[in-house]
Amino acid sequence: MRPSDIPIPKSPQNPYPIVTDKYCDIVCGFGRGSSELGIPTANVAIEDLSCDINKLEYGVYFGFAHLSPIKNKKDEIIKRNDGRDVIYNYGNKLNPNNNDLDILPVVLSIGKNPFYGNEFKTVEIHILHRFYSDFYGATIKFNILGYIRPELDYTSVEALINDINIDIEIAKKSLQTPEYSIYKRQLED
Ligand code: ADP
Ligand code: RBF
Ligand code: MG
Repeated sequence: MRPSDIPIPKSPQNPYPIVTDKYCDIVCGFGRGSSELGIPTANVAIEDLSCDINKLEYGVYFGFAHLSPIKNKKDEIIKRNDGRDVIYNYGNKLNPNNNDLDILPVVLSIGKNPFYGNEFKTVEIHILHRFYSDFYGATIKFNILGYIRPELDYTSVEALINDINIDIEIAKKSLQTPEYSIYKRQLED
């Protein structure tokens, strides 16, 4: 275990499970997750989140998520904060035959990413699944079933990536157990 790790309980403990009360919009960030870390994160519009999620302390969490496309929306070009363009396809390339629309395990990062010194809080979800296209503008419903560690600063990008990979292993292991996997049900329509 890492010094900051807290043992993961056998089943979710108060205040978990926490579940979003609706499908939240996926928005763009700086685009660093994929390009600099090789670990893309779907950034959730903070204003779509209820206060029980917004009051959680900064750190790393795990749970499940369910994506839903906005079918009547056409592709659109949106500008990132830094002026670069990004195409929003509203999730219309997601493929049910690739299990993209299943209820999938996730790790979440909530905070200001001290390694990058962000000015504002982000809630970012890395889905433990291989997608063949991005899905900006799609919507996501998710639950949070446990806490892994506080948000940390790092001296190198390699150290940050290494810790995220440990988080992913911890999340996978817990979410596979029956005590956690029953909470997939919370996200069924
Ligand atoms: P941004 O800073 O704009 O969020 P990222 O580099 O973090 O950029 O990439 C995030 C985007 O990558 C998501 O919005 C989603 O469309 C796509 N994506 C592809 N695979 C995944 C995945 N496994 N988990 C989360 N997002 C993914
Ligand atoms: N950023 C940090 O600055 N410190 C962290 O401890 C940290 N932990 C993360 C854990 C996970 C599981 C994920 C997916 C991301 C984490 N990040 C952390 C956020 C990372 O900096 C961010 O996803 C990228 O900057 C892209 O937005
Ligand atoms: Mg992201």
